[in-house]
Amino acid sequence: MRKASYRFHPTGGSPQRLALCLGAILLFGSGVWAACAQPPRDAKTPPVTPNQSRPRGSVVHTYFIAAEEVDWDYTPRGRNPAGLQHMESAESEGGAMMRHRVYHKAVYREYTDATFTVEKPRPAQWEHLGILGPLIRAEVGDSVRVVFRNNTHLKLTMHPHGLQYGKDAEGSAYNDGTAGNLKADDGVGPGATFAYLWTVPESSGPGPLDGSSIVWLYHSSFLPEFEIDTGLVGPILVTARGKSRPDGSPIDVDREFIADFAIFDESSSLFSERNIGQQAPPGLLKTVNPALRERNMLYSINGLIEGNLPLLTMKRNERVRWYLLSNNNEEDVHDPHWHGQTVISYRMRADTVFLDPLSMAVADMIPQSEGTWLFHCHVNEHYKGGMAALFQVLP
Ligand SMILES: [Cu+2]
Repeated sequence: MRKASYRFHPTGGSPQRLALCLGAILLFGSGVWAACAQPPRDAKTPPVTPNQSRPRGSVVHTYFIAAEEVDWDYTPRGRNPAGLQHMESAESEGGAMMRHRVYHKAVYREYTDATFTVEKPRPAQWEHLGILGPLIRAEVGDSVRVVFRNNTHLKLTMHPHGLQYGKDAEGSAYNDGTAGNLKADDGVGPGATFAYLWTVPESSGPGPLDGSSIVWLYHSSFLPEFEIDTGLVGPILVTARGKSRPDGSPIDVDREFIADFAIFDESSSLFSERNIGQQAPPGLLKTVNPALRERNMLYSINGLIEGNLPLLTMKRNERVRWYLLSNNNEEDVHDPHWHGQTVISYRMRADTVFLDPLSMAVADMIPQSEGTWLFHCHVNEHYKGGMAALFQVLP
């Protein structure tokens, strides 16, 4: 078991910076050391003054996240509480409608500290994250430090989208010409711990046409073509500089939801043999036995199917922001659709938003029509497979 690593590189590209500083000292003498030793700052970032309650670039959000094996139930509240008609499961072999859909999986879960003994309770607001890993949240200028403990039998990583990282914190295994310490992040073995440091520069935050916050995701990327199907994926929200409340939520939004339109191809899970038998190694069932593969495709939102996502509740006229994600199977082409309301997405009015594999989108809604409404993928195969949830607009 490898020792925990707690390297802190506020620049994100620290080896290069260190090399530049050493070169400058050799050329110009030790006088430049004082400048090099200053905490590195974005050129546009003004000096920190003592009366600033949240000095720019100084907030490091630390998360203790473990990967764990669980028996995941896609239907904890039973089959089809949404009352969907003509679902594929209704056509399956006798009794299928009554059975829970349970598979052995690996998920990311948050702990309170580096001892990884007490799991951090998920706030009620985020119960709907379901199978997704803990929400990682930051404002532009902040940094995110993840102490990652691998409690599974697999070799795994954490690889963020959108945030900035050096070669020592990319969390992805391939021949990139690096060696030694710069490779330690590429694969964290069973029982090992590794600390990733990611920064949040302007290029990780909302662009000129975005609102005050955007969504990214993270996933395991040792074997990403299998690990997301295994369950190892989670959300990241980044708020524009100066646009967050103390809890990290954007100041111009009343309520936020995250929905990953996630097909879990259980034949492509690293536990596929355990879950569905010895028919084929992970990922090969699509050619060897496509019918068996189809029976083990779970058309979920956040790992929950057929209306099992907790009821998403909001009030009329609230400013509601939906962060939409998708998984990375070829079939992860989705059309999230809300009944009874419209949204603004990509600065356009819509009631259906398009997602292709592993994409991220934001939709802003000011709900107008009260009642309980369907929120589902409009792709036929996915809707029939149970990719649907309910939301409620209260007065
Ligand atoms: Cu879909």
